[in-house]
Amino acid sequence: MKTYTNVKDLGNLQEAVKEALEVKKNRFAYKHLGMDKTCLMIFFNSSLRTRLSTQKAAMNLGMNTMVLDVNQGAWKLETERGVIMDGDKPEHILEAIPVMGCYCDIIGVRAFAQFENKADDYSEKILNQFIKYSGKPVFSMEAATGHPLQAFADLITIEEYKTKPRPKVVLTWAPHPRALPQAVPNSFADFMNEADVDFVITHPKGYELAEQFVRGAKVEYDQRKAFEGADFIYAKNWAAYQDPNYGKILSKDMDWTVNTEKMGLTNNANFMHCLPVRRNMIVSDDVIESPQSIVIPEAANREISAQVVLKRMLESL
Ligand code: AN0
Ligand code: CP
Repeated sequence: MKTYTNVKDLGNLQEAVKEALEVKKNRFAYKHLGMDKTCLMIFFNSSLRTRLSTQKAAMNLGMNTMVLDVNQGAWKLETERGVIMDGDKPEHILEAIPVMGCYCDIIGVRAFAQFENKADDYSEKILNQFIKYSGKPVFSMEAATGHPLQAFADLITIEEYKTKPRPKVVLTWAPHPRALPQAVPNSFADFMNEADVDFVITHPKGYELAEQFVRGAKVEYDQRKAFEGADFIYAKNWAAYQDPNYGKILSKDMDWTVNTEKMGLTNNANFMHCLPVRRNMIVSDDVIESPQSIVIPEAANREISAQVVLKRMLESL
């Protein structure tokens, strides 16, 4: 595997889940693969889970890890070509990327959508420059349009907790005080569309996601109707994608918060969220603390999804 940016990079998804469950049973069995290999993780944005789980996965594989927070201690990077660099950014990304590539064997990048220019975000301008100029295999640790390590962990978790061959999985928008990227719901939709699940997306009007991720998925604007008979409720906030509101908050309607009453409409569904989650905005205390909440095992599976991706990259070095 030379890049990991979306579901297609995994090839056969059932095989990938099978490999994940095998890795999970014996996560130190592949330590020889990463000996004397270095994983560099570049963060343009904050992280708790991705930072720790990916380092842990790399260490399970015998790799060395280096983590750089670009905005804390590194030079501020100019990303536009042709700019006269007389401002506050001392280094250009076109030098920084190949330099970073010199010091490692595999690079992970976290670079969220900036909501300044939709075309830049949706062309994955930053991530693709790493792919083009680093000379090394690159994996996304949440880029502008996707968070494939999260969605892969979500799929593994659904596989572990499902009680029927084809569960109903509902992705629901929920309110949040800040404008958040569409990366998590995009990737979740991308994976669910490929998985053997009955997939439904519910959100207020105006929050339609990009067609390339939604594809044929059912969109139900009535959240309560969407929840009926669901086996998994996957909550997430995102800002508007459609023009002219790209990156804007259109609603903070607390009637969309996932609560016990709404979970009562489901088939005793498991509650999922990628975390970090704002309690009593996205989900009530009662629901996230209930036995049906699987947010912690879901987060634990981030180590497994990262390990499968790094293992496949090491195997193709
Ligand atoms: C980020 C997001 O919504 O994309 C990261 C989630 C994994 N969340 C926040 O910025 C709160
Ligand atoms: N779910 C997730 O990616 O969490 P972090 O932003 O803490 O890495």
